[in-house]
Formats: sequence, C-alpha cells, structure tokens
Amino acid sequence: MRRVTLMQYLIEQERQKDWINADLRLLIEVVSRACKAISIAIGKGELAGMLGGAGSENVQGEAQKKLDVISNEILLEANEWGGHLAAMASEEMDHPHQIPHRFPRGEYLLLFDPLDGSSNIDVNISVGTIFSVLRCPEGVTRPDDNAFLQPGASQVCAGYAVYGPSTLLVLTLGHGVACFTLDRETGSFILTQTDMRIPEDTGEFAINASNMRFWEPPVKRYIDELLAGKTGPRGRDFNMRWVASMVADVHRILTRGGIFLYPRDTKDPAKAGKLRLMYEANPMAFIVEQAGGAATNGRERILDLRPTGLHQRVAVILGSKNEVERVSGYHAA
Ligand code: P6P
Repeated sequence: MRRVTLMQYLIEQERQKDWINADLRLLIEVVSRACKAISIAIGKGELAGMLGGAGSENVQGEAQKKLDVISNEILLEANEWGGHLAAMASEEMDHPHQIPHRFPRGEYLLLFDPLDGSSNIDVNISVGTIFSVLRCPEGVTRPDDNAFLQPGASQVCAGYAVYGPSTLLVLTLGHGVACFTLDRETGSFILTQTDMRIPEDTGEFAINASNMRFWEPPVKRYIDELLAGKTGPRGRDFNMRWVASMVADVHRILTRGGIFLYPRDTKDPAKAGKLRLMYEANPMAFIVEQAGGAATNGRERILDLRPTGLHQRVAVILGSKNEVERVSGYHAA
C-alpha cells in the first residue's frame, strides 16, 4: 500500500466525496494531533510523573487518574481555537465546554472519552481515546446538554485511538472504516488498513465474567452455551478475552471478529449498564456497524436510542453480526 498520511487521505476524501468538508477535515486532523500528544504523555508514564490518581472525581463519581485530566485538557486546548466546533462534551466534565468568545464557532459538536480504560494505565495495559462528532442543531449558539442529545445514527464521524504496542487511529465518516498507524519518527498517522470488516461469525467473546451472578437470563443463557463449548448446543469451543479497556477489546473485534458484552446487570438495578451512551457506545456502534458488525443494548439498536442524558449509561452488546443477533434473539424470546 502506497504511504498515505491521514492528511492526504482526508484531502482526497474531501476532493472526491461529499461527506467531508474543510471544517470536518480540520476537526479530525486536530483530534489526531491531540491523540498523538496523549500517546506521547502515556509513553512517558512514571518518567514524567504521569501515573496515579489526580485526587479528584469525575461526573461519574469515579476517581480521576492524572492522565484522565491531562488527556481531557489536551483535547480541549487542541480543539477550541479552530472555528470548527460549537462546543465539546467529555466524560470528564459535568456539562459541555463552550468555545471561548475569542475564537470563532463552527457547526460541529465533539464528544469524547479522553482516556478510556484509564484504570489500566497504572499497570501498563492498552488504553484509548474515543470520539464522536454530531452537527450542532440550527440556531443553537450556546449548546447545552440538550444540543448533544441526538441518536447515534446522527453522527457524522466517529473514531478512536488505541495506545498499545503501536498507536492506531480508527475512523469512520459513515462510508467504511479506515485504520492509521502512528509513525513515531515522522509524527504522521499512516493509512494501514481501509474498509475494515468484522467477520459475521466468531469463536471469541469478551465479558467481565465476575458479574455472572448479576446477569439477566438471556445473557446468562448465551454465555453458558459458549462455556459448554463442543458438549453444548453450540457444538464448538469458544475463547474468552477481557482487557477491561473497551477500545482494546473493540479493536481486537474489528481486527479478527468477536462479541463484546457489557450487559445490564442487577448489581445496581438503577443503572442501565456501565458504559456511557454518548461517547463510548454510540461512536463504537457507528464504527462496528460500518465494518459490517452489529451493536445493540440487547433489545434495541444502539444507534436508534434516543438519549435522555449526556452521561447516561447503556448496556452494550456489539461485534460479529450473527452472535449479536443471537443474543438479541434470546432477549426477545
Ligand atoms: P470492568 C473502562 O473503565 C470501561 O469504561 C471500559 O473501557 C471497559 O470495557 C469497562 O469499563 C471495564 O469494566 O467492570 O471490567 O472494570
């Protein structure tokens, strides 16, 4: 494959297609540069005193890591000057971040989980950044939470960076999924995969099995059948992986297939799930569907859900289409 940088890819897309314009191209380039800066900060780890707790809590009541706060700041500072955004929302902030008056505003809303899986950061396991792009509703000059509450099907772009052995940027503009690998020598993201596809069948599942006693019957039935392997109704053995970094688990599924489940459980009946709809489930569902996979909350397509809160949680079952459909069938039974 000829060496194509992210900038070249985006400019070629802008020339030939109608689904990207200069502002969206700038947004993606700026986010990619922020992800590069986050990758460098993570890579320094303890050498730069970046590990450990920040001594604060986020809107979810979760203890923030220093790198959670740093990653959030990097994304805010990188994006607020460009004139492409109307506002930003983040897992780490109660309410949307308004664009300072000294900068022009644009038509897009950017949502992100700046450092997903950050509980893994102190033990040197892959983490990531997840982002989602919506259009700001017409006439809204100071976007509040409600301006962001659009179904995932309204996204114009979504992507993630995974900070693993290599730093990758995976991106969809609604017309397939592309993957870029960070060349640390030149600082460019290089196109390394186009049109990523998730196999419709799989032999690998991802779930936090320690929650088994809290699962609803359809999930319990599904996982029991996988564990029964050759001796059970599925007639084959399955393998299990759980990184506890959604970005790492989703990237594995995007690369070789699989099903990821973070189902609703009765541990905290008031919670619809653990993962957040607006900046984890929606962008990942968009990417997974664009790669030929499926994403539901067990009963409904994630991208059809009508959001009611910026930080609302949702059950997530995504990946290889035939497995996700089987789980949905068990919920409907
Ligand atoms: P558990 C990370 O905190 C996260 O939000 C996702 O990245 C990950 O899939 C999940 O939570 C892990 O949850 O309960 O296994 O620690």
